[in-house]
Amino acid sequence: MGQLPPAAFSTDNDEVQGWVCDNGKMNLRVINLAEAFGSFSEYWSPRIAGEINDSFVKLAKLSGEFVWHHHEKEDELFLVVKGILRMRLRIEGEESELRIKPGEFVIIPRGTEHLPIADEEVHVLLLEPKSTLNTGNVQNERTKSELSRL
Ligand code: NI
Repeated sequence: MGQLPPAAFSTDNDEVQGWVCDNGKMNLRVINLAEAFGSFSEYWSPRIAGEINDSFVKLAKLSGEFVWHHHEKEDELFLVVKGILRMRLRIEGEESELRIKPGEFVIIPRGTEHLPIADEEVHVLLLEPKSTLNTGNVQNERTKSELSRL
């Protein structure tokens, strides 16, 4: 990676917050989670907030119950930013539940049946391969195949 001008790294100047470089070759900016979550309101509709290697960083607002599904090839990380995420799991026919609180994350391994539930509004950061569909092996009205970027 080439060197950026020193000014680009200044942290005491509001004017350099936001995009540092957006020239089509490099995409470097600071993401403020509170601002990012404030920029959309739709539930169960992940927004792409960044790319890391072959994965997307996504932000999603959850409310209510999703659908049981699994991902054949992708592990999924859920980092809770707000609220309490209940993650129901079905492993070898046995149901169990994890509760993930703000500041905590869980990785759901590929192949694992899971059902996210948000009794009250939950904000999550997801980290998962770009190929990951929100409803995994299930295709229904909850499926979002085209995600917008923040
Ligand atoms: Ni999933």
